[in-house]
Amino acid sequence: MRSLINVTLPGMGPLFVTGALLLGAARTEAQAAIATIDPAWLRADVASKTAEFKLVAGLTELNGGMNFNGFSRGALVVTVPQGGNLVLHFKNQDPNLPHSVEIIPDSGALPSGAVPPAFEHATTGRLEQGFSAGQSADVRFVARKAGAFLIFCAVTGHGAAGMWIRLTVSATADKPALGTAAEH
Ligand SMILES: [Cu+2]
Repeated sequence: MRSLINVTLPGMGPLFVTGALLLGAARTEAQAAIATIDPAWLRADVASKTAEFKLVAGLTELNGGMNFNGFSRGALVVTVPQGGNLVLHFKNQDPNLPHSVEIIPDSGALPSGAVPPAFEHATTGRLEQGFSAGQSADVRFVARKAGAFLIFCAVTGHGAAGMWIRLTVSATADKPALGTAAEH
């Protein structure tokens, strides 16, 4: 049996919408609700031109745990002013998989593993081996060049499977910010 719901729009006769369509809409809303930005992830100190970002690998079960802060495929965007310091407080909270982090250029193609970082020191190290559940590492570097970059997990296959979010180094932004973008 198909459930039909009677919807009346102004100036039109009644429309009939199938239950399947309504379920689809509800599912999309539920997915969008899972990944939300917590403003406490980002701290900015204007005097020292330093942004600190709490970067959690495997925060949720999204993408088999291959996510940062519950986002994958570029859906979370960290923006920092050019020339500022960026500190990533990385922690792996995924009980199943090791993860690592490096900043790489947004060149269109996703590497299958570790590549040289886009900024000096912009890596946790142990890139291919990764850090296991509960382990953490701090990454500190200067965002010298403006442009589009990826915060990328370099454990083999993870980045290509979607474990990356975006870093925008902006020549015009005066303070760091978090935002969302369409998945890539
Ligand atoms: Cu990973």
